[in-house]
Amino acid sequence: MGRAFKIVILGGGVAAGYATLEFVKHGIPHGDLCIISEEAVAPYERPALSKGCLLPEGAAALPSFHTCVGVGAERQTPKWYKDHGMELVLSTRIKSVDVKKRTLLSAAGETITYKTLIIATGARVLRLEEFGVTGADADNICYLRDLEDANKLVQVMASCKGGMAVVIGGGYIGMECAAALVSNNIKVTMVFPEHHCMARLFTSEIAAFYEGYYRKRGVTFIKGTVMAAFESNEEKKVTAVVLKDGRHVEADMVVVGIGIRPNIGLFEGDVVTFPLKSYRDTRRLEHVDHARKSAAHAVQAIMSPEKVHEYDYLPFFYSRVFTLSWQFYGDNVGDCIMFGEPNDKKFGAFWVEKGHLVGAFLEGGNKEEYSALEKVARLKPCVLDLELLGRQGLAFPFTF
Ligand code: FAD
Ligand code: NAD
Ligand code: ISD
Repeated sequence: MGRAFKIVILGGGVAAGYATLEFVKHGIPHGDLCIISEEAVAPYERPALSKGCLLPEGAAALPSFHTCVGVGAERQTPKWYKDHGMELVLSTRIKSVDVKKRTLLSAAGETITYKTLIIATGARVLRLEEFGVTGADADNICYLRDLEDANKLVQVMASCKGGMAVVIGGGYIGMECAAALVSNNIKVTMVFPEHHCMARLFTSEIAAFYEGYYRKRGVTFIKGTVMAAFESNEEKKVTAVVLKDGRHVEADMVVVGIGIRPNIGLFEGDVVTFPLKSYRDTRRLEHVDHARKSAAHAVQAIMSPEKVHEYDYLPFFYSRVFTLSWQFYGDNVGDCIMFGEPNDKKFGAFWVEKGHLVGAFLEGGNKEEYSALEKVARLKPCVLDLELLGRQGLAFPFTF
């Protein structure tokens, strides 16, 4: 017979950390809760991996970014869990779940039973091997999802100072890692299949600003193609990336950020997409704010079901690269109206669909401006004159 807990959180990432904090707010008794995580460390703020941890000087290291410091709350170190009577079962992968018997089976053969299970298994990176690329396990190819990946990336960067990196993928990981590589004095070529970076969110006009900024820092963009193969040396290190269009790009290291797959294999059906009330739609959101808020909401539903309201989430995404910083609220559908002055590093965009403003983006804003954006994206005001909206720009959200 293995261990038994009233509540088990499966997964030890961002959602697990914020769920635990909410349980503490609800006064959960000592001994009732355990977190099971494949990772070797207590939950931490994953965004720090591509920002603070990769800085050339004064890099962030644990315990400084354990949850929930991302929202200015307590730093939940292993001692914090101990003091709150919570068990951290680390370096433990759950390989099967029997929902009828409420039992989890670990890869090492231990069973853990629960009364209530919170599934917080997050996602894993898509790997090049899944696309049939050979030689993708070379020592100088890096991914970035967990602390181990970040430590490897830091080591590989240290061995490549003054050298060249190829970044595969033009999404969040690609953009944030490319900026970190440049800051570490490594020359970057980015390769991705779309016509511009951050294609899931940015329009070509927004992307043009960031690509221009990166180019000024020596980054080369190769767009509209994907990699086909690696060239490696006798030490099995990648020396060049061969593209589908035949080009060879020299590389001392490679960073891959080609998206993620949610870890839903243990369960029957999708446990990740959720109803977005304000858009009458169901979505999967791969960002930290939703991980934090949905975790707290799930705990409220468990601990005080009579008080809990429907989850009414406003999508919020952000990034910080070099000295730039942007935030986005809402939905990026419909017409996109730009405002402001990219040359001043302060500009933005509104998305208008069916006569309503539904999304708002701003680079270089301050606290008040970002909160005005959030407010207007939630209100979804009627917009009849798109040109006028463009002229009003940042003044528009402040009229509410
Ligand atoms: P995760 O944080 O991925 O945690 C899942 C946990 O479950 C992990 O500990 C994993 O090991 C564990 N697990 C999975 N399967 C098992 C199993 N079978 N047994 C045991 N344990 C298991 N979002 C933003 O909005 N802004 C940012 O700036 C930002 N930066 C990011 C930077 C990086 C480098 C990365 C990788 C992501 C970033 N994100 C950012 C995204 C954000 O971190 C994620 O959306 C968030 O971490 C999701 O939280 P989660 O708890 O659902 O999953
Ligand atoms: P992403 O979905 O943001 O971007 C994936 C990129 O890889 C896209 O440019 C895509 O076209 C490209 N791509 C896909 N297949 C490819 C292939 N075979 N060859 C070359 N390029 C290919 O995913 P990501 O950048 O890998 O980020 C992983 C996860 O981490 C995402 O969920 C992201 O939201 C999250 N993250 C978020 C932030 C943030 O919010 N600031 C920061 C880092 C990571
Ligand atoms: O939300 C975040 C974010 O973007 C980070 O880098 O949390 C982390 C840090 O603020 C925690 O150290």
